[in-house]
Amino acid sequence: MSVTVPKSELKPAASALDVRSDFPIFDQLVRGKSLVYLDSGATTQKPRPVIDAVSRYYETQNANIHRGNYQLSIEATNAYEQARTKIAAFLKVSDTSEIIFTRGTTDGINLVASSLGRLLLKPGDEVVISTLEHHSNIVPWQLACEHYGAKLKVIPINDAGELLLDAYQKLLSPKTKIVAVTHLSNALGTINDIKLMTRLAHETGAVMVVDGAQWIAHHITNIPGLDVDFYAFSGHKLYGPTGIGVLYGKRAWLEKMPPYQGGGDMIKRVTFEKTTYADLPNKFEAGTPPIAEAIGLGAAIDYVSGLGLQRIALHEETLLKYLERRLQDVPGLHIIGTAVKKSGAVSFVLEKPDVAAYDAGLRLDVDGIAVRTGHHCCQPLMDRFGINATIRASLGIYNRASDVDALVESLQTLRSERASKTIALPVESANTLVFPPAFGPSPESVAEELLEEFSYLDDWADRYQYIIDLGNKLAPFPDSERTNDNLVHGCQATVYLTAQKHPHSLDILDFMADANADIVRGLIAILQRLFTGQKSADILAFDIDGFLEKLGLHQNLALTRRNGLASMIQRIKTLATAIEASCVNCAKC
Ligand code: 7TS
Repeated sequence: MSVTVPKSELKPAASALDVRSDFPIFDQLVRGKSLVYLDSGATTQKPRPVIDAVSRYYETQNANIHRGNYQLSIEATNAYEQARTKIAAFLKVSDTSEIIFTRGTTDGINLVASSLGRLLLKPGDEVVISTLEHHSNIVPWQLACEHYGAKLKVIPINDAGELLLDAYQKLLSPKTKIVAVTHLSNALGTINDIKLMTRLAHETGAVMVVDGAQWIAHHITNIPGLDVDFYAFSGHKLYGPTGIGVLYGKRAWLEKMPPYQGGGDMIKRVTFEKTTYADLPNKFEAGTPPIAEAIGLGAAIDYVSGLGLQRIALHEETLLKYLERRLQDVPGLHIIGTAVKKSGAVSFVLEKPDVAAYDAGLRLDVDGIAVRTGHHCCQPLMDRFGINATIRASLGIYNRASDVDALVESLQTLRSERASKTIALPVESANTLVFPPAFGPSPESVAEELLEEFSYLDDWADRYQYIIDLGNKLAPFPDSERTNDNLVHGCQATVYLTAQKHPHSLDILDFMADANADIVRGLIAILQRLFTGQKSADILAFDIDGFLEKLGLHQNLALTRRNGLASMIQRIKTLATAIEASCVNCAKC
């Protein structure tokens, strides 16, 4: 006999952490609702002590460091160096000069790839990375390999998103000079066994570089225990400011490595003939560093240390389990990444019927829920799973069971909206190409009508729904037109656009398009209303940017989606330009 446990009993017990009131961002409403922030993997929110530390610095201590021999500069220098000491203690590193301030994880990895690459790599050498890597732990190594004629080798994963350690061992050889792996996958939440991987790398004489961007805020980081050679992370994912990061490097390597950048503060003596470099860590900190940000990161470390990393880990582990369990309540939801050891994030897709990740993200946003959708800067990982994108919910110390409930409820609503749409609309397929007629005498007149329709819709939620509804009414797009030539690139969704010169008036452009994401179909519907059946000269003269601004699209669509929209507009304008050119030449009409 199966026993149904009421949902409420599955909820994590009253959380050991109750820190929400420390974060001013939660004092406001977002889209009229209280913010459900599930995107800490992208960046964390900032607690009051961090915000205050940054303001206090600017209000009372602001001066450049390491150079002025006056009170303020000495104070600023001390505060900056104190932050370094705090970071060293946080990582259990005893030598503070092994702590280099950077702009973030990306900057730290680029420093190592460039400088260590210069020291170590030669043709035929190999650098080993993994399938789980973020682009910032792929591209810098590709650049280094290209430059020095080295080869990039990739550790494969299993279907659960775990690294295949046997395959890793087989990849390691005397040719392996560097291994660069993430501690915790941003896209799937997989935890890697860095201690073991480091031991194996060292046994073959390779240097171990670890991307700690995601791990750092969730667990204790014991650098000597891991024995890694380099460890990079970003302040902004650890409740600190943006623009600051840390690179830990073993002194022995840092001393041998050439500087990454040249400039002030990293030198001992400069002559036109020769420059000698400053001691560690200054050798790797050219120019004025992000001083306020470093001090803010010091405050963030005080804050999380005050809470206790062990308590944080426990709180998030409980919540992650609850999240994974509750997601089972959403029909057609499929979790991508089911590693035994996971932390911080859950990625999933919605199937049968499919909902594009971007559409889901926009729909959740309408309910005040912030998640990340897309490839998470892990395109090779998405390729491994044969998908373009996932929806990712990632956790921070301020999240609670009610955030998980809100996410699940919103996903369920989205699901039922989809189900009713699927039932209501007959499955349409078109065999013949029928271009819709013009929607008005000119793009301006159609634009006026559209703006009037939108003026009745008060907020983004209503406008968003209206755009989706417009997309639902698009004329069926024939399969025969889904060709490579008709693909519009750069849209994050698959978009096809086909066009013709109007049969009776050769200076007129007819077009139709289709996409596999609802919001993009909505945007296509708007472009179609404006432009199809219109004179090419009128299309080219129309101020589309001004119109989209008035419609509120620029403010509410993500940059990637706006770029996608721009790609479609560009395609339409290119077609209109071609018609213009042929019309000038033929002069028939
Ligand atoms: N490495 C990993 C594992 C990451 O998750 C990120 C950022 C980076 C490197 C780059 O960090 P940055 O601070 O230098 O930009 N990850 C994400 C993410 O998952 N969503 O937005 C940014």
